Amino acid sequence: MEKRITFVHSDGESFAIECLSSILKKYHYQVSLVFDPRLFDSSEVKNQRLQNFFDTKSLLIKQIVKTKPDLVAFSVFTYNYQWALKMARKIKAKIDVPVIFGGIHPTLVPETVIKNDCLDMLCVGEGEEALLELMENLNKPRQYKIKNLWLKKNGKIIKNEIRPPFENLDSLPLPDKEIFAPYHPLYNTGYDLVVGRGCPFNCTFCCAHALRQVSNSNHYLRKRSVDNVMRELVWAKRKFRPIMVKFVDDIFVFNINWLKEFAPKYKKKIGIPFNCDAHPAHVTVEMVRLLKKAGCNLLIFGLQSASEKVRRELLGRPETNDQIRKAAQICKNEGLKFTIDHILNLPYEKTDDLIGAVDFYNEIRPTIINTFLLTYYPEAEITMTAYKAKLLTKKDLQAIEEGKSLGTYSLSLGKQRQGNSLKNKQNHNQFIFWLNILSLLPKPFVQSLIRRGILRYNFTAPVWIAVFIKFIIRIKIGRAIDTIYIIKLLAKRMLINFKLKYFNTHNTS
Ligand code: B12
Repeated sequence: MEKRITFVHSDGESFAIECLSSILKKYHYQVSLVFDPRLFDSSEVKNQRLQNFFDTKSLLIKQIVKTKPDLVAFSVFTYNYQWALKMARKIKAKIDVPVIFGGIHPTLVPETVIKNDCLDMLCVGEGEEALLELMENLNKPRQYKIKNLWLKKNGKIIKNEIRPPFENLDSLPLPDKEIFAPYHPLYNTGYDLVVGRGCPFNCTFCCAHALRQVSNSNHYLRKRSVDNVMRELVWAKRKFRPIMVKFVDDIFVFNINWLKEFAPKYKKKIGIPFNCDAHPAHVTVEMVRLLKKAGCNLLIFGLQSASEKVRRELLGRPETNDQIRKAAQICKNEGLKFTIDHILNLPYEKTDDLIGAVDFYNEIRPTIINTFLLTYYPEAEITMTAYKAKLLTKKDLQAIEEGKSLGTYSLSLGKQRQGNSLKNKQNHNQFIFWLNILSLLPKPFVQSLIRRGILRYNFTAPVWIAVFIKFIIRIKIGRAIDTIYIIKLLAKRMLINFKLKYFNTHNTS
């Protein structure tokens, strides 16, 4: 009888669970997934009444019990950590089963995470080899000596050493995309994947450099071979017939030789329009031509600020505005649409910085500007900068480590909710509006808004205007389907939960 592992996850698809599931299945372990869509319980859409109406937590616990697991596993980010703890406590109250947490959050703050009584062990860093060894040795003395794992034994915590990052990503089986298919049933609208692991940059708002430190290796940045990526996409194309592919790596375009091999193969074997990101300082005519030839229809630049000084001194991003202008110009000349990601509510941000941002983006005219409010994550350098500047207190740092206060919440547009810890009272609601609508307004009109000081007027656009603008922009870039995708996904998940709650229909994969 093979051992059984049950993953419990919320919100959306998890690449980590897909990778772990496929390797476990390869070694004939029985893998189940129990999924909580947490309807109306996200930072974007929160409504207590609807949340209660669709809440199925106690039924999900029953499902977990039904899978008769030998191990229950969670893949934990900071933003689902509190949810994972709640579920783990409920599971522990029902059955005596070991519970393991792995993923970004336990990797970054293992000391905080391991203190919780509801978990027996956690995984620091990559999980494939550690989880296989654990499944093989569950309940044997050997389980206490597995690299990457922290385990509790007679009230003591055993902290095993970390193994080097997995070098040859090609030797791993392809991710088990099907495990999420019932809950993420729209792969045909957009198929997301990563072609590598790690990031070479040191952006202070990101955890990538902290993860690199944990891995203690110079070989942290790894890419799958082009042929390996093609193998997944050929399979996905046949299976789901996606009309769009999204490469969601930290950084997709890094090695030009990889891209030279990728472009013709992707065009020939896949030929589906795709999105990816690139670093503006590394954009060249050759790169953009290759991307365009392959079928890229949107290139994403994570600029985060339009001020060189802010980027250099606060965000750890040394690229200059001239490099960004050049990257934008190349995209325009080659006919490739590009978007900008911009973070608001940075420490020390001033109204003039935001007016400067509208001015700069009006000059380079991206197709879309996606706005985010800064979220403070554990072990991200900017969190310590804000603490040293007394924008965050010690109590706030603790809350951040516990995933309780994430500073601000990204709403993209419209209503803004602030975590109680924020001391920076800058009002950016009107800038969220102007940045989002900018690409729909003529350049001279925006210039005159800036000249007349109109941008300084505080206001908050109602949420329906926000949604409407996003929809119009999506039509403009030929992606109206994205809005339909979100509505379909929500409707499908509501139906799954409704059926589960009121007709007790089974819900595991
Ligand atoms: C791809 C990606 C996405 C994808 C999909 C993520 C997903 N759900 O799987 C998309 C684009 C949707 C996305 C969205 C967001 N993301 Co993101 N994303 C990433 C990225 C670039 C790669 C993650 C990944 O899939 N890697 C490949 C997998 C295989 O590796 P892995 O996750 O590290 O998993 C390995 C180990 O951690 C371990 N492991 C993981 N789970 C488990 C479980 C067990 C039991 C075990 C034993 C081991 C184990 O084993 C795995 C295999 O070796 C990371 C950056 C990074 N370097 O990690 C950010 C990152 C995870 N994202 C982040 C954030 C903040 C977000 C957003 C909130 C951004 C936003 N403002 O909207 C949203 C949230 C969406 C949501 N609600 O799910 C943060 C998380 C920070 C934190 N402390 O939680 C990261 C770290 C980037 C950063 N800013 O620092 N993201």
